[in-house]
Amino acid sequence: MAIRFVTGNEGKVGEAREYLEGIDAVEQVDYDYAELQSDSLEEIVTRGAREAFDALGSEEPVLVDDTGLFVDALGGFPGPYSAYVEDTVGIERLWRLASEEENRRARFRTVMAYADGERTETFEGTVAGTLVPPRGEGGFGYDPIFEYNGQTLAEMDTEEKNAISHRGRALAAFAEWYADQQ
Ligand code: ITT
Ligand code: NA
Repeated sequence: MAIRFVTGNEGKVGEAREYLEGIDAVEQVDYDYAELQSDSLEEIVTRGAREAFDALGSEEPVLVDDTGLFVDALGGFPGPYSAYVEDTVGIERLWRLASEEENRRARFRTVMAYADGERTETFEGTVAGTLVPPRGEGGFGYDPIFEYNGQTLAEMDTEEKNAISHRGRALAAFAEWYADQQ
């Protein structure tokens, strides 16, 4: 049985495939579930996963991922608005805003929801790092400005990023739970 990853973001799918290789196949489904305006990533993904599962027909389970970048000195901005800020302001200008602060600490947080019609479960992962001028060609989104242990996430390959990242940690929690369900 494959898992349907409901997302328009191919970068997320690549990371899930790499992590879940040997556990289950991951199929990308580009269905636009309603992203309610909420400060709670849990609420967004729980509702999104149930909506997608109902809309897509009920053979295979679905996975939904909502992620935010939370900059400490900016009160957690852009947080749940990270996609909007990437599209409008862009990561370079977010970096410039953060560069005016002495404290450049930030964290990524991912919450994933799994729904199979019977159960809806959520899994989360976070990673703390430092914002830096953009470096690296890999990854996606804010990866070039997020440094962890001397490397930006865009300088890591998928396996290296998964080993330390918000999404990798959420996938680890999911994989552990999922193995017990089989
Ligand atoms: P879906 O909602 O269709 O899954 P999205 O790209 O809109 O795709 P999010 O709302 O979760 O996904 O993403 C919020 C923003 O954070 C968006 O700008 C992403 O590019 C970025 N982002 C998500 N995961 C990231 C990661 O691992 N590294 C860097 N940026 C990431
Ligand atoms: Na989104």
